[in-house]
Formats: sequence, C-alpha cells, structure tokens
Amino acid sequence: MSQTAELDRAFGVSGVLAFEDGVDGLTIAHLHGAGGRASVCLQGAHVFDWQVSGVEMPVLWLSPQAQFKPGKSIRGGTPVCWPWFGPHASNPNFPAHGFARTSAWRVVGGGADEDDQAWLTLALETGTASSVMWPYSSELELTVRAGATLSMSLVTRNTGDGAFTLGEALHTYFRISDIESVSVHGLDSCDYWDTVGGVERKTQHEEIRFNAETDRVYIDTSATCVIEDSGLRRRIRIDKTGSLSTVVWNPWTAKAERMGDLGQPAGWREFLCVESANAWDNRLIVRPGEVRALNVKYTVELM
Ligand code: TA6
Repeated sequence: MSQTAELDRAFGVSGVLAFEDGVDGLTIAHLHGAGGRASVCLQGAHVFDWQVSGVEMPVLWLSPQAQFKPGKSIRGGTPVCWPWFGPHASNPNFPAHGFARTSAWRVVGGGADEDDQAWLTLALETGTASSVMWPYSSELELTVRAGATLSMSLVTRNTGDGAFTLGEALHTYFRISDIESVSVHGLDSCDYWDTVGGVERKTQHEEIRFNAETDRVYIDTSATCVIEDSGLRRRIRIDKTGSLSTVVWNPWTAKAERMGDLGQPAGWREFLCVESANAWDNRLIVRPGEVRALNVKYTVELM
C-alpha cells in the first residue's frame, strides 16, 4: 500500500482530510473546513495554500516557480523556520532558517474539530539526521486548523537534559494586489532591526508602507498586525500569541532578481511577508522539560 493510501486509511476523513501524492514524491494533505480549505506539504509541515469561500484571491502567495522537491524549501506559503531564524549563528554551511522546513514530518492526527475546522497535526523528532546541526533532543509539532480562518500552532518540547536557545518563525507569504497598494498596521512605536544595507535599530512611526527593499525584525511586540490592501479591497488580520517578534519583508527588485524564483516579470510585487517569530533579541531559552508554543490566526475581512 502506498504511503498516501496508508495515511488516508489511518487519518483520512471523507470531505475533510485527504492525502495525495504530490510531484517528486512529496505527500500533500488537503484540508476542507467550513468556509475554507488549505493544502499542506508534509515535508516541512508547509502550509502552501489557503482559500476562503467568497474571497476571490488566495490568501497565501505561492511562487509560480515554487518547487516541490525533497530537501528544497517551497517558495511561498508558510515556511517553518526552526530552530534558528536567518543564518546560523556560527556555521554558514548550515541552512538559513534552520532544517525543519526541509525535513520529513510525520502525521500524528487529523480530522474535523468542534467548529468544523479541518485540522492536521504533524511532528518532527530531532537528534538524528539533524544532530550535527542540532545536538539536542527535542520534539516539534505543528497543528493547522483550516476553514474561514487559518490557525497554526508550532510547539517545541525540550526532551533532553540540556537547555537550548531557540529561534523560530512562521514565515508567511501573503498574497496582495501590489506592494505599493498595501500598508501594515499594528507596529506603530515598536522598535525594529532594519537589516537592509547593514543593521540599525529604529522605531516605527505609524503604518508601514513600501517603496524599496524592506527587511525588518520588529522586537518585543505581541501586537496583532493588519495588512490593508486597497487593491484587493481586503484586510488580512494576523493575531498571534507566544511570539515577541514580527518580521516584515519584501525583497523589491534587485534582491528578487538575485533570488530568481519569485515569478516573472515581477512576482515580488504580489506578496508581502509578515512573519510571527521569536528571533534576534527575542530568541527563547528552552530548558529541559519546557514546552513553548507559537500560535497564529489569520482572518480575511473584505473592505
Ligand atoms: O524573513 C526575511 C528573510 O530573512 C529575508 O532576509 C530573505 O532571506 C527571506 O527571509 C527568504 O529567505 P529564504 O531562505 O527562504 O530564501
């Protein structure tokens, strides 16, 4: 029996949760909840699609050049950055944003919850293939709940006998009409590290608008953010708990050309990353036996 058939037999729920053989041997889970549906690649526990009934455009952005290949991060959706954010602190050979997003996660549960949301929980044990990069015993789980809203909960358990420092993010790419037609609200007066052209600490004044490469780590904030999109006439509300950093990123022209996988002629104009994280000043010390959860909930409101 194929892995997909095994998963369908063990966890499938008709009309709610089904598994599919994706391209290049990756397995995809499809969640159908009341008011919306989502798709998750088991590699990386990577939510790459979420569509809300009655809302024309998908809420998450997926590059037309996204590749679904073993060991490669999917460009778009919500990459899980764990157990570090950005480059590794000391070894430039280790993958940026950690190894969770390119690892094989396993299904531990799924179905319909009491609110008719379709849910799926995936798990990743560390300390084996990843032990060179991460010499700690830990367990990681991601639970996705999909319907008219999308929720994700990233839970880290320290199952070893030593503390570790954790950097993490749900690095979500949101679909927008155009980068110059949106603004981000909720971070007014927050301090941030501006990482474009060096690193400088600054303070946000009023909403964020975009006219150049933007790569900012807002720190010490648990604020709800709202992406206001005048082009698509919608707001995307980003509620979070267990996260003290919010990363706001758009590559603009030059970096987009260097990256080369954001879609032509200017795919970079149609997404904005607002990432709920614990990064930089807000990295966590997780002691033996401790459990930490980073939770987000996304809601779309038509304007
Ligand atoms: O979160 C922003 C960022 O750190 C940018 O600097 C850019 O590198 C982006 O993540 C994408 O990183 P990736 O490793 O997915 O290409």
